Amino acid sequence: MKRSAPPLLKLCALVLTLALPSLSHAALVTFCSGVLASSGQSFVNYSGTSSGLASGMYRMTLSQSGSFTVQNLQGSWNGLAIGAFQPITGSATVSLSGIIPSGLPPGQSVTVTLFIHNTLGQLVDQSTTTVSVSGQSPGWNKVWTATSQGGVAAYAKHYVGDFDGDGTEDLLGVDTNGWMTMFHYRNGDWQWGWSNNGSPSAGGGIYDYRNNLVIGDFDGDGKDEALGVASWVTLFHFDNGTWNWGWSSYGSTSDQLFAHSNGGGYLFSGNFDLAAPAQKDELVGVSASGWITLFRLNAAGTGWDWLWSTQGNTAHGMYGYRHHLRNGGDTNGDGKEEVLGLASWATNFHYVNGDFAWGWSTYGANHIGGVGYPQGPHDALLTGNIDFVDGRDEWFFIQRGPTASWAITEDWAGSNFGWNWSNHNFTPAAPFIGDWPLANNGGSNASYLLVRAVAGQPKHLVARRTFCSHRDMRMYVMNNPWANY
Ligand SMILES: [Ca+2]
Ligand SMILES: [Ca+2]
Ligand SMILES: [Ca+2]
Ligand SMILES: [Ca+2]
Repeated sequence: MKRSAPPLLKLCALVLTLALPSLSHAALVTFCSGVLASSGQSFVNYSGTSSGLASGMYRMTLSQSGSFTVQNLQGSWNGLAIGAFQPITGSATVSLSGIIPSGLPPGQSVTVTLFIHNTLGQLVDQSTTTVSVSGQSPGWNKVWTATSQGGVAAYAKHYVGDFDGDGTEDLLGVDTNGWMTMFHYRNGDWQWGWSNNGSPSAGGGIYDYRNNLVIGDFDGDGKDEALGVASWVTLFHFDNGTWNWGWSSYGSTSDQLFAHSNGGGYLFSGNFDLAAPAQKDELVGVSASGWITLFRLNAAGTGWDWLWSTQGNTAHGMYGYRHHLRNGGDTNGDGKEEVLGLASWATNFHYVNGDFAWGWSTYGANHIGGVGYPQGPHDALLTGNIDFVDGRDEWFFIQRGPTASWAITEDWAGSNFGWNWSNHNFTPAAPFIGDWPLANNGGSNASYLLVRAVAGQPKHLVARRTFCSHRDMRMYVMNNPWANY
């Protein structure tokens, strides 16, 4: 049961809150995004609002601190310049303007603090926003920007696969409001394909499995399927323009895919073995009880064959990684993907001679080819072939969060991983991939995907970030066909 303080204590806490200069409640002024503008440019940020203030007379003031000083920094409240008392009732618009001095390197940032005082001189709110210098890192071309908040950018989650088998990968967008829509990159835009049009029962009810779809070409027909993992485990094939049921556990708790995915276990896909048909993806199941098992859809598509399992053996090299296993891509170019374990050590496992064998490992080193390991808890590691010069998958490390500033690509170099492209290998280093800012600048939930959006081209990078007023989603591709990324 939740405890609540007696009324007298609550009153004391309120008085203390009003009297103290540092406030513990959520800030009453919010900017939907920070400022990102070029050095030497003036800016206006109209994205602020204040709400939650009791009606009355208030005065707002500004201060700034950071690696440079914003010139002519001014704010306004409902269009009136701040600094004097004015009546505020209900929510109010807050804007910020100024000039970023010329000659600054990209990525430099200033924190602007807004203070609200009442007529007694008491501080009633303190909030912050950022002003940052925009920039661009060489090596990447932006090929697409979401121009509508109603298309692919609106969807909270995107699964990648070539569901229709045309050789290019599609995005299956999933939203929280019942919508699920497939998008195809055609004529330079992500265009609508199949959609459930907000009906959760359309497409065989695939929406019910939206939180955990494992994508792979499990039957080897050249099209990717979506394996929906919930209390039922069901394989969906995209045929004749919609999703259709294939194999399903039909809720059986003795089903082995269910047993491996239930209660904290998980499934992931990849082409870990090249037995005919060679393009067929396998499925690794990691059960909550510590079994690690390799499955393959049988030839009839009616069930899953066991290829291999630890059968709970805690001495197997993979066991210590069981909470952190994933597809590591085909970094050595042998046509098979590896299983990558990301625990206190990072280790690759290759499926050879009917077992997952230990391959490369950090052996406890604190970096992978110069990238600090372990990564930050929210940082991304993408795998995919993003250049023209080798037929192998790269590892693409991307920092995430409010102060993210690094992005690095790496190749397997025979005995270890080595870095190729990095945004820090230029002067001045810009915390960007192309013009995509790595830092959140007032947004959140940056997400990154590699997608083969165009046949015959390297994988493209799809980047997306959420702001309270909109989503920023763009796509980039490397721009030097002769460079090794
Ligand atoms: Ca496709
Ligand atoms: Ca298939
Ligand atoms: Ca295979
Ligand atoms: Ca490469």
